[in-house]
This record gives sequence, C-alpha cells and structure tokens, in this order.
Amino acid sequence: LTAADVEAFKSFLSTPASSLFTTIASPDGSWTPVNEDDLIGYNKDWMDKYVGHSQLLLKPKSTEEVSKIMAYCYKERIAVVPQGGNTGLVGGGTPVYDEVILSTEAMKEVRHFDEVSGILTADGGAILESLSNYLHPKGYMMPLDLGAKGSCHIAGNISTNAGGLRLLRYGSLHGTVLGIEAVLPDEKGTILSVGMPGGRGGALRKDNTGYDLKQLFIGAEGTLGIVTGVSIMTPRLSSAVNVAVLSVPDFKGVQKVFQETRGHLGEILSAFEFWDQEGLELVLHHTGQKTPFEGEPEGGRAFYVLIETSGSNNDHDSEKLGSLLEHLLESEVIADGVLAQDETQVASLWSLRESMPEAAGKLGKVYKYDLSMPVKDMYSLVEEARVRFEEHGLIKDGSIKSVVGYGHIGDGNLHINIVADRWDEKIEKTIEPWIYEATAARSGSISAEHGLGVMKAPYVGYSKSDESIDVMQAIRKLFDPRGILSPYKYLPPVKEPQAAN
Ligand code: FAD
Ligand code: 2HG
Ligand code: ZN
Repeated sequence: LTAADVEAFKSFLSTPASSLFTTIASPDGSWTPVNEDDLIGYNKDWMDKYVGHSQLLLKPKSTEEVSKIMAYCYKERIAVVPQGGNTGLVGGGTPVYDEVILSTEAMKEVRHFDEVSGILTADGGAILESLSNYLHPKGYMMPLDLGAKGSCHIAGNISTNAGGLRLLRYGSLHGTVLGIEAVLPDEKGTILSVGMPGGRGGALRKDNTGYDLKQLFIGAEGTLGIVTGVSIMTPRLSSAVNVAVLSVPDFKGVQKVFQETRGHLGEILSAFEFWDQEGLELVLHHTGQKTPFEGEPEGGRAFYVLIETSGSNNDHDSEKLGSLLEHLLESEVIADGVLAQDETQVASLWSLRESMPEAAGKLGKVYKYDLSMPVKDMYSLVEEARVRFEEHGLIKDGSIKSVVGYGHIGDGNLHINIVADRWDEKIEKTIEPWIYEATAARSGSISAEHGLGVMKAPYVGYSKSDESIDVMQAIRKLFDPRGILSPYKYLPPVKEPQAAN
C-alpha cells in the first residue's frame, strides 16, 4: 500500500477512510499513524483468536464506490478482505496480514419491500436485527435468526451461508435468497446483479434461465466478490409462538424426543435445539439465570432440549405442544419439562440456548467446531473428545476447562466448544486434525454453518474430494484472476504442477 493508493481510495469515497497512515509526513514516504485505535476492532475477530495488521479501513456508501475500489485494487494488485459485522467464527472477516478491510457498515438501507410477495431488498450492510425490526410491524420476519443478530450484516450472513436457529423451518439461504448484487474483483469492478428487483428478470421465486449464479456467492466467504445488495424471501410473522425446554436423561432420549416431536407437531415445529449438562451449568453461571427445573437431574447429568412451535392458532399449537409433553413424561422419555407461559418466559428459555457462545467466551478461549453428521453419531464425538483431553493431561493441568456439546439437532449440526485457558499450539494440535478425522469417519462435514475462513482452509479435504476442490479453485480464479479477495483463506493453496524431469 502506498500513499498514492490511500489518496486514490479517498477520492472514490464520500465517507472518510480510516487509516493508520492518513498523514503522509516524512520525505522518505513513511506515514504517521493517526488513529490506530479505530482499526483494532476491525483487525481482530469476535473470539480474539485471529488478529491481522491492516492499515486501512474503507467504508464505501454505495455499490458504485465499491466498484471503483475493486477496479483500483485489481489494477494495483491490492489484497482486500470484505467485512460485515465481524461476528464470523473462522477468521474469515479479519485480515491475515495487511489486507485492506472493506466494510459494509455504511451500506445498511432497506431498498424495497413487496408486501404481497414478502420479498425484501436491502443493502449488504443491513444488520440482521434491523431487518427483523423493519419487517415485524408489516407482519413479516427474516427467515434466519442467530445469536449474533444485533451485529451481523445480511451480506455477512449470505457470505457464510449462516444457518442459525430457524433453518429447520425456513430452510437455508440457498432457498430463501432470490437475488444478489455483487462487485467483482476485476478490471472494471463489474457490478453483477442477479435476481434483484428492477434488473433483467427481477427477483423471482422461479427462474430457470441458465446457471444460478447467485448460489455461488452464498457461502463464498468473500472470495468471489463483494456482496452489496440482496433480495430475500421473508415468511409471514407467526402470531403464535410456543417454547418448551425439556430435561432428558440421555442422548438416546434426545433422539427419541426429536422423532416424537416431528411426528406430533408436524408443520408447526420451528426449532429443535439441544445442549448438555456442561452447557447448562456454563450459561447459568455466566448469566446468573436460575435453572427452570425443580431439583438436580438424576446422576447429576442430563441433556436439555428446546422445542419451539410457530403457527397462527395459539390454542391449537399449545394444545399440541402440551399433549406432546404429557406423552413424553408418561412414557418416561423425558424427566421434566417447562412450558413458557408468556413472551418473557419464551425469551428466558431461549436465552438458555442463545447465551451459550457468549458464556463459553467468558470462561476462556474457545476452540469452536461446527460439525454436521448423523444425529445418532453426534454425542459420542463430544465424549471421545473429553477422553482424549483427559489422556493428554489437558484437563488435569487446567489447560482445558470445559468441553461443551450443543447445537441444532433438527439440522444434524453439532457445536463443540472446547474452552481453554489460553490460545496454545499444543492444545490446538491435540484437537486438530483429530476432530476432523473423527468427523470424516462419521461421514460428516467439518463445517455445518460457520464456514472455512482461515481456520479450516487447510482441512477442506476432509469433506470434499480433490476433484471438487480443483473445480472450486477454478471458479475462484475465474471470478478473481489476480487472487486479491480474501487470500490465504477458504481453500488450500493451488497445487503447482510438478516440473517434468
Ligand atoms: P463477518 O464476520 O464480517 O464476515 C464473515 C465472512 O463473510 C468473511 O469471510 C467475510 O470476508 C465475508 N463477508 C462479509 N461481508 C461480505 C460482503 N459484503 N461480501 C462478501 N463477503 C463478505 N453462524 C451460524 O451459521 N449460525 C448461528 O447460529 C450463529 N450464531 C452465532 C452466534 C454468535 C454469538 C456469534 C458471535 C456468531 C454466530 N454465528 C453463527 C457466526 C456468524 O455470526 C455468522 O457467520 C454471520 O453470518 C457472520 O456475519 P457478519 O456480518 O458478522 O460477517
Ligand atoms: C450457535 O448455534 C452458533 O449458537 C455459535 O452457531 C456456535 O459458538 C459456537 O460454537
Ligand atoms: Zn449454530
């Protein structure tokens, strides 16, 4: 990055850029840091695990500004990392070295809402919770919800293909996103608009004219272009929401409850989450909440399940949920169950689950794994992990403080949070690649929803074949021929062909 680069960027922007070096003072061309503090929060991630050294933060206000930036970066071969709310959990949104940070923070407007179809069009930097708040008075809701909703941007959600707490009901973003506007890292800073209202074809539910290009951007983690706009299908807001939390003696019971719940509740089921005893204790300790259950579970351990229903007839839904609970209690599949009586209780039961990442973060440094696998194989992995850390002496010496299992059972997605007293190579090497091998042995995926980022780029081979990785590399090169977008992330480096002897 040179002084001339910074001046060029400034000329493209209507808002000022933050730079460590906005004053170019000395004759040798070195710069004077003026606002280092401004950049700290953008250089490190939510977990404090990944820390970069970017010297420049750009907050463009329009797609056209992004286009000028990307054309310039292409010309000058300047590496860029797109950043939204910086809540990602795999080190995707922070620089590895000194890449320029391009933040969507200043692009956060709703562009259009169609009250008949429920199609919402917004800038990429719109915060998920703001979009929910915009939709609620109109009787609509966002099809995704996650604990980071107060900070994450819709383009960040799309770029990570975030799953979250409602995927079971409303499906993945591959189904709900209808259109994407993105700026490509090419000579012109091409603005690619696919399935956006007003464009050729517009935002359509059904469109079979050629390759579905928008799908490539969903989960691309900023490797193909900068997502500046999105159109998304939003469902009607449910007028009746009911929540129950159950205590289940063992993980076999959790699977039984899941089976029974799907059978009994059918189309009104909107979430099915679980967590273990360690998880409950962690959350109670760090939030100061009280357990909703009477007394201790038998043997001091249980699993906990949160069931949510969303529908339009409260009498019908609560009767169904009530009779499910009765059935589970009578058949002794569950030990206890609590049904929320009002909105406050709904929120407090949800917070037992939603507070998990934050509570783990308060205890220590958290090695996080988000794995997909058949439900029956999930919890044995958590147990194996505990045995492994025990055998390696990491529990005894206090390096590992807790191993928590929780997640989105309804989607076959297990979260393991391994809470350590520090970031440490020895701890990491005991976990990785063992955990990826154990996942592959269960025919699982090493990332169910958080993505690859810098953390899992070297390990994607555990979930994808060499042929798939080669095709992904080729797609990446097509969109980003100079390799300037989020380098060092997402995929392993391209293998150079062996020279013939
Ligand atoms: P960032 O963290 O800023 O970026 C994430 C990735 O997207 C990076 O690779 C970045 O380069 C890229 N990116 C960002 N903006 C753009 C853009 N405009 N164009 C191109 N690429 C871009 N995830 C889940 O899937 N499910 C959950 O339930 C969930 N719960 C969470 C709870 C908490 C408390 C926290 C901290 C995180 C959680 N996450 C969850 C992870 C994270 O919030 C999501 O991955 C979220 O979608 C990231 O959005 P963001 O705007 O913060 O993106
Ligand atoms: C969740 O489901 C998120 O709460 C975060 O995906 C999981 O922090 C984690 O490991
Ligand atoms: Zn999750």
